[in-house]
Amino acid sequence: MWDITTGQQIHSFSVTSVVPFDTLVWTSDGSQLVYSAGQSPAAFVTPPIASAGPNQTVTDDNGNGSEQVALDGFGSSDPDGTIVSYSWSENGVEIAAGVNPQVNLNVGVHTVTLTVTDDAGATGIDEVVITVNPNTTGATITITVPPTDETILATPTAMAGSDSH
Ligand SMILES: [Ca+2]
Ligand SMILES: [Ca+2]
Repeated sequence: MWDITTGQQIHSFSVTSVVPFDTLVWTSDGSQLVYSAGQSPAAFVTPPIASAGPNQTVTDDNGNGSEQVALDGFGSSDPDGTIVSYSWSENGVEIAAGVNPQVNLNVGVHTVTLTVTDDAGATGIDEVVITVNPNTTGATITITVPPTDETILATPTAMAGSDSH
């Protein structure tokens, strides 16, 4: 096999028999040659199905501007093989790896993309939206009171056992 751009031989192998409609397939990373009897390449490799888990909303409880979130790729699967890597990214930058990593996300809305790769080098992607809300428990609460020259009518609450007459 030769590189089409350089003309350099990049791999050599011998073919002992050729059967019509059989297929020789390179995996996507070029690491191995796979022989598939009577199948097309498309039928031979089924890509994995990524599942980035349900959308999550969390609150920055300690008010430090970010919150730790557990990402959940457990729902991912590969119909004809196994998933060998999980990569989580935001805006094209990887932020975590693994099926169930913990990540620190700043307050705001984050669209996180999960890319899974199977043992044949095929990939599948899915997105999840993680919302980190700011901590509001320490917020200032403003109470507007009536002017002092205004009569405030309060209704007494009847007390058990008391006699008001
Ligand atoms: Ca597969
Ligand atoms: Ca926090």
